[in-house]
Amino acid sequence: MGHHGSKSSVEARVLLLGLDNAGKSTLLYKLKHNVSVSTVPTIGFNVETLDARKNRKNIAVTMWDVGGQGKMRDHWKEYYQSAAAVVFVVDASDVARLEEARSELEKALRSEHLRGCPLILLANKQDVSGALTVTEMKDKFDMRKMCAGRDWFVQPCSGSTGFGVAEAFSRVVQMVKLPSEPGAVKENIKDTVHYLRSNSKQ
Ligand SMILES: Nc1nc2c(ncn2[C@@H]2O[C@H](COP(=O)(O)OP(=O)(O)OP(=O)(O)O)[C@@H](O)[C@H]2O)c(=O)[nH]1
Ligand SMILES: [Mg+2]
Repeated sequence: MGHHGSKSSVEARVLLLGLDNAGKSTLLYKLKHNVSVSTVPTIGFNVETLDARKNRKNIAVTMWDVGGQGKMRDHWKEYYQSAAAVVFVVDASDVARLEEARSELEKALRSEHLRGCPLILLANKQDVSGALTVTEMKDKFDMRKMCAGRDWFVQPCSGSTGFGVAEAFSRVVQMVKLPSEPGAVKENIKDTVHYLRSNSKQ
């Protein structure tokens, strides 16, 4: 589908990470098709390409939605290399799991491969009453400290209603590091899919 294989468009590889049930797959399909799908927990990953404009160029944003269940998190690191941005999705209404989410994010950001990689934190499920606000999330995640040395932004959203989803994507496009920019690397999607598929079949 689409023309994302065309040589003229620049690719930016974006990782969607976060605990299981955070709402990553819901967000991905809302973004891609503007539909609300009923999801099942992701085993392995989903990947979709979204077209965007940046610096007067067409860019193809490949969104890698990786499963967040405990045993899937061991595989996250296989996706880190050449990431142009990380979008970390948090269920902002699940207060009991905020610390678990924070600690998984901290662990991910310690990876050498993600050094300097921009981070967009999504405070998802804002449609649920009691969901933490952006200010509360920044506080709870101690973002200034955790994200020292990288660009970061906290965006409220709801993958269910679509609130904040377009804004989240615009922010991602604004913050991604393109291959022409320092620290960014171009990659071949097909090779990567092949590599990751063969890895996740154990
Ligand atoms: N109320 C509400 N529910 C949501 C929202 N986003 C997702 N959900 C629900 O949360 C559950 C988990 O959503 P998924 O998108 O499958 O979560 P995931 O992060 O992909 O989970 P894994 O694949 O296991 O990592 C589903 O029942 C969704 O319908 C939201 O913004 N608001
Ligand atoms: Mg999923």
